[in-house]
Amino acid sequence: MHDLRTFLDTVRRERPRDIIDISRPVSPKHETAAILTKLEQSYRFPILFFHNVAGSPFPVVTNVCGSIARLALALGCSVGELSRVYATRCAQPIKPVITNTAPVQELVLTGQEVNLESFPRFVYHEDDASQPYITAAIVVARDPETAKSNLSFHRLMIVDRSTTAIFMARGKHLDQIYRKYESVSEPMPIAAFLGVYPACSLGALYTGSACTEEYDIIGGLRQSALSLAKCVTNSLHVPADAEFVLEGSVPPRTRVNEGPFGEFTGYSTGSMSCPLFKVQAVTSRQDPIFQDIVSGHSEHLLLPILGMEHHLLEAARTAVPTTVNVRLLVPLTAYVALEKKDDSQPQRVIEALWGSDIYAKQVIVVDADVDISDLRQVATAVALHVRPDRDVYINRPTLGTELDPSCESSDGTTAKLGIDATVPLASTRRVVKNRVPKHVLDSINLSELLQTA
Ligand SMILES: Cc1cc2nc3c(=O)[nH]c(=O)nc-3n(C[C@H](O)[C@H](O)[C@H](O)COP(=O)(O)O)c2cc1C
Ligand SMILES: [Mn+2]
Repeated sequence: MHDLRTFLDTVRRERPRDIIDISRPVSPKHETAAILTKLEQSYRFPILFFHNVAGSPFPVVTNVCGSIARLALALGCSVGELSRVYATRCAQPIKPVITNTAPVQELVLTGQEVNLESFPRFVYHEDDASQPYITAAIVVARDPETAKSNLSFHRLMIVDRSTTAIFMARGKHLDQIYRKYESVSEPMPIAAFLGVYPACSLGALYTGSACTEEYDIIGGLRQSALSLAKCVTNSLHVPADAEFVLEGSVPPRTRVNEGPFGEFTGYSTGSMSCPLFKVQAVTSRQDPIFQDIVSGHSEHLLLPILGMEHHLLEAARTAVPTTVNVRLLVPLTAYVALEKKDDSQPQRVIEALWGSDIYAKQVIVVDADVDISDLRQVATAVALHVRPDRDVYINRPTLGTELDPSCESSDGTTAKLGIDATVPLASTRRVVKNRVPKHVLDSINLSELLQTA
């Protein structure tokens, strides 16, 4: 079994300090976010299990995927192996299987029985909208042309007992699918599920072709087929062992004011106009656990990294096969290490990454001897090796993200930046990094030296 509960049990067994049970009543308005913030300020990133959230009967877990050690635990590998294991398993997808017995359908509420206002009413930041959000929802939809299913996370702002707003970033797969339904004035059937094993969250964040079904990737990550159940009110499928499912549809051409909402960038950027999600049914376990992700905090930042780094590395290697690695350490920025064979390669990587993802706004390319996990080394390479009149690339306005505070257009249009901070191969000056000769370095026996000194 690979569900949220088995993962919490594994964490209690293997990393007991990684989970904190909080039994006293807490407010969902600012207080849970404040507890998480205080812990993060002291470099602690545990799962928080709130057993008593004011105004809601449901216990809540948050920060399930808030540490890299827990992601490694979930995939059964070491932290150092995570990227390689993610890549290997994504390359071996496993199709899901359909089951008729779904724990997530033990309770079924439809029509008038649906009441999203019984959910915990989470508000995180001071300047966020006062309406509560569901943040850990993974949305499944089916492309009407290809019949492929798609998974992605979407923040859902609760509007009333049976309605939420749904934010779909422009250009991502769900937005593309919604446009197809909207163009023929049809509602888009969706289901949003929450309360899952981390492999499910990581698989939903796989970034790649619309033809790749994320359910197959989740199977690959788990190394076993995911069990799916057919929804009660539509023909979509959801993980049978999730905690909650919201079934319904997004009607065409309805919009509501949504936000402001503090995002992964660390900023909110005003309110937006978002489509509505009309909820027809809520199914759950008998005693469901509500999963939450505090927006803009460690879990939100960490979760998408594996999928995005994997995707950008593939895109960079398609352009230049000797790309060594890609790291994403700050929002909207990709650092790329290149074993450069000719001086045109950095530009080719920059252009490939610009086009590969709306979130790849800045692309900084360095030589392979720069450690791209170390911001100081990257900043030094930019300071020393860049001649701004030659090595800086700016592309024409293109699709980025409206969540970018510098983006002034609600359609996400922005310019993108590329910096080639590699040392020119054909330089007229010989530029060599300081190095003490390795054989001399190896010959020094420090403990012997310190004893005699
Ligand atoms: C916690 C969390 C919340 C997210 N919220 C949204 C959201 O509200 N809207 C959105 O478009 N993407 C959101 N994302 C990002 C998408 O899930 C991500 O871009 C996904 O890979 C897109 O899937 P696709 O490649 O199938 O389009 C969120 C990601 C995380 C981890
Ligand atoms: Mn997709």
